[in-house]
Amino acid sequence: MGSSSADFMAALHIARREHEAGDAENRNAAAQSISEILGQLLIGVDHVGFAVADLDEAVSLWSSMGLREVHRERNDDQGIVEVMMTVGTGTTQIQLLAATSDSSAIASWLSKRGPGIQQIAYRVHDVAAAAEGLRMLGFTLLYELPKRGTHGSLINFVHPKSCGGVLVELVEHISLD
Ligand code: V0V
Repeated sequence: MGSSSADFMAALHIARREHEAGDAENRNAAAQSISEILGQLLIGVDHVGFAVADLDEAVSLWSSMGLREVHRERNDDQGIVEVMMTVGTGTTQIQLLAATSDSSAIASWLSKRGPGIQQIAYRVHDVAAAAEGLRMLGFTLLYELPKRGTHGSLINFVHPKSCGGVLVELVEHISLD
């Protein structure tokens, strides 16, 4: 990536000043600039998260389709235990998410909707900058500051109510960038 996080933050703040100060036409142009910066921050789809009731059963199901388990981790902050599975030789993964406590977002999802797709995760160069840009455009971010995700990544989420009914996770892989 050519630009640093500081460059992105600076560009976002210039666009925000223009957005706040401008008339309707300038506000539209500033919003367009923010979207372009967000486009540069996006790397691709990191994973799609599936809520599952039984982790081993789900691993067995997806393994039978040829997916391969590559990582298993417990995250008590999120109230989950997860398995990452690779799809073919590509870099996109699916993430199987089982609840470890009744207060977990996955337990709530399972009780209301049952097993299924719970989230899509976009890999970004800088999660704080991406979250800031999205806030400027009116999206609701779940966390003020990023939290710890899989493999020590930094994560935040866009609330599905502000995002067309889709829970979007932002992931920054510290070691892969
Ligand atoms: C809830 N809703 C969803 C949704 N969860 N819509 C789409 N996708 C989802 N995943 C809708 C739900 O149908 C309701 O709509 C409304 O939002 C409020 O639902 P709720 O059941 O009351 O849910 P809340 O408000 O208790 O919780 C929703 C949020 C929660 C998004 C705030 O799920 C959350 O905190 N998620 C982020 C954390 C997370 O998902 N952790 C597990 C993965 P109606 O009925 O009002 O229309 S951890 C992870 O991915 C890691 C570690 C990683 O990748 O590294």
